[in-house]
Amino acid sequence: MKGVFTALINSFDEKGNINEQGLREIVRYNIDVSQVDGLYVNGSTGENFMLSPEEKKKVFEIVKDEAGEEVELIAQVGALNIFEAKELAAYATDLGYGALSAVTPFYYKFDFEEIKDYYNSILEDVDNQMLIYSIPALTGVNMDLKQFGELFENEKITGVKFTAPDFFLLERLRHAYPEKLIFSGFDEMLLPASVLGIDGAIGSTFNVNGRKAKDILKAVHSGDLNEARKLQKESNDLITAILGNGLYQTIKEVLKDKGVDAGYCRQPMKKPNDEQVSGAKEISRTFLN
Ligand code: SI3
Repeated sequence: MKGVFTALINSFDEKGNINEQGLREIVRYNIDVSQVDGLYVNGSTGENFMLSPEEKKKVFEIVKDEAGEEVELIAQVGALNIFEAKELAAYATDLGYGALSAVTPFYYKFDFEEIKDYYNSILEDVDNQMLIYSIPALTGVNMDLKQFGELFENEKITGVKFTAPDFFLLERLRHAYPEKLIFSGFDEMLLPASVLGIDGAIGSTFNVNGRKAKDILKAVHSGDLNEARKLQKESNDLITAILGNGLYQTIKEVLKDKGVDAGYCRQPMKKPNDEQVSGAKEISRTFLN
């Protein structure tokens, strides 16, 4: 479980239903064109928190069916309903997902004991490994080094998807837990994170920019920091343009420009307006030729 993992985008039709064929095409594009090492399924980018439990299962099934054993698969199963999270964990494990991940429980101000109990409960009946999904900017949950250490005491918790710009904590985690997996979560900060010794990265823009992300990791590992900086600058020009045009809508429109039926986002996310559609086409042709 190392390398560049795409936080897989989802495809919905105009009415908001899962577009199975489109999702299959997104999986294929990631494997064949973006050439990533793995897929992170039903994360934020997959619009997970707007799906029903049955739809989440359907996405897990479709992705596994399409990807087979070609790349590593991580199933994000975190949910505020603990019974749902446990059921999804068992379901994805039975399908053959090589790892689980769960977002820290959010919305209510859970204390750390409750957060720990959440992870231990999800894992108690399931034979799989778990990456904590830490994304404080969206969940409001900030954990410190000691708290990560307490979660890591559960041997099934093998690492963390660290989506935060806190390089001090990232370095402390790397130093304290060399045996745990650390995936960075902000694509625009891949270079500094990789210099600190991460095992890989999970991100939304890898749906369209996976090869360059892999090249950044390769350049860092071979000690060619000038090359890594050049590639990160190129990636950040792309990421700046994507963020300025609407993140998920633009990734979908770029994929459409590449011939992939990436569909639309689900309500309450908006459909892209004409300006965003033409902006995405320009991004596709300027940065991703
Ligand atoms: O679960 C997921 O979909 C992710 O991995 C999310 C990932 O960390 C992305 N974060 C968000 C909030 O979308 C990043 O890849 C992010 O889109 C990118 O770095 C641009 O800011």
